[in-house]
Amino acid sequence: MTQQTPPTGPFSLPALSYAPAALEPHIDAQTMQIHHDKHHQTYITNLNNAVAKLPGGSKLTSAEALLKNLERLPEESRMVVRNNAGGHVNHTIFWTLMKPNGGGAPTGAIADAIKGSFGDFEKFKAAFEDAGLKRFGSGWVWLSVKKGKMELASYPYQDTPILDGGFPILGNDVWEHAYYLKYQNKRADYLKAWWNVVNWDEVNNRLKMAR
Ligand code: MN3
Repeated sequence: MTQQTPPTGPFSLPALSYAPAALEPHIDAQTMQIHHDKHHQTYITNLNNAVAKLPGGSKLTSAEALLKNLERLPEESRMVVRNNAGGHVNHTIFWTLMKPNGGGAPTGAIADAIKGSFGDFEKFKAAFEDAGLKRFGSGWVWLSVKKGKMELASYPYQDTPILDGGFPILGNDVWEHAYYLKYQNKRADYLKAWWNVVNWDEVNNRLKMAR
């Protein structure tokens, strides 16, 4: 019996733009390595396998397009595509939302948008951390732009604002794999520490793209 070679595309792992240790002490190098090299890669491998099984090959060539058109896929493929295209998109954005020596107060258009929708940055941070804490089990908290409005919500598993026509601006991964090695069960501490690595320039870029 010949062995089938698993598909290596069309999706592939984007490289981090910083070293895995660059976000220490807030996020440790080992967590970053496992999270990026193993967890994110697994979503991509599963997504490539799922897309290879779509009848006639999918004409939907981006993970975002797959997520926006799940109802066009065969019913038996929808959940695996939803979970793994979601995982790929969420993580691809997530890596860019962090940087070494990041954090501080937001600047520019995102600062104004946060003030307009949440009152001030401290209130926004509290609401964001609360959403992340209250997500039972694994998931994400995302600030997104939906129909021109800022929306803050948590999502189960690898669901993403894209599924509901939103555009993700700023999000944090609250799966245990994102923080367990350093923070163990203390998700609240991880959520607080994470503000120290936020890349506000990229958040501003995404807000511009959303508008
Ligand atoms: Mn993750």
